[in-house]
Amino acid sequence: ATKREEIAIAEQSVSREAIVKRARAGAPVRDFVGAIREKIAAGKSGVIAEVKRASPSKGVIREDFSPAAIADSYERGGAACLSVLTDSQYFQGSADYLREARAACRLPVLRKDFIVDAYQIFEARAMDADCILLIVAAFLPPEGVVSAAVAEKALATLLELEAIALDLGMAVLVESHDAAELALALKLSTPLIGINNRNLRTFKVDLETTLSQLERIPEDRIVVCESGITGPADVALMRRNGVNAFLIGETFMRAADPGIELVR
Ligand code: IGP
Repeated sequence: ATKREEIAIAEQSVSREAIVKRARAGAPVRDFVGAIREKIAAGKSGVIAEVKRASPSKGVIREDFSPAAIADSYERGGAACLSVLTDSQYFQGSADYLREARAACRLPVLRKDFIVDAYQIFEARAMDADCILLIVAAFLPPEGVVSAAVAEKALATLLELEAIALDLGMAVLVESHDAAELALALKLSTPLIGINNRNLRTFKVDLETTLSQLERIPEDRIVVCESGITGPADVALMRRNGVNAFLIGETFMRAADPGIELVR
């Protein structure tokens, strides 16, 4: 089954019309970008704190896994937003985890999944998600030089998907890993420019990835430093370089009380 079919099956195979209807009837959208801007304006880090049970590279990273308790802990610790893995295949996530986490707090929530189709965006809103992730690499061939035609096609799809999310009132986090992907990401209108420090093919993490892209990103965008942040020293390094937003998962998930890590 394709990813889209799998999701349809997981969601009881609802039709396109039905999922659009559910999306339109979702809980009122929480302002994801606003929540990050507010923290930054107050001189703090805008942290998107992730709810993640397992990952493909590490396996199960948290045994005692209660999305509601984790969300509550993150909110009390001062997170700006949540990110909840809903992919079941690689991350042992689920739509129910997102709903549970969101219901337990007042924070805006990112649906963290591999979105390649409009259907999944309606589905995200039907789960009450406030933001989606668009990974530029998912629209490019896995290896080699990207021709202008291929890049153009990828961009057209990205813009189409972004427009659907924005029309539903949701925010978009667009993720890149290198200069070619970033060039496409910057053509979207979303302010949230994620730089993933983890190479999704090799799983290798290097914080230099974010730093090396900074000079290409205009001041009016919000750089979100994603993956591999192990503690306050990494955050401090980024903030010295003008990066104030972070997506952090594993380091929090390994702490007994995940939200405590936010105030360290
Ligand atoms: C969090 P970490 O290293 O703090 O657990 O990383 C987040 O960046 C990571 O889960 C992630 C991700 C992704 C997962 C970023 N982009 C795309 C799956 C797909």
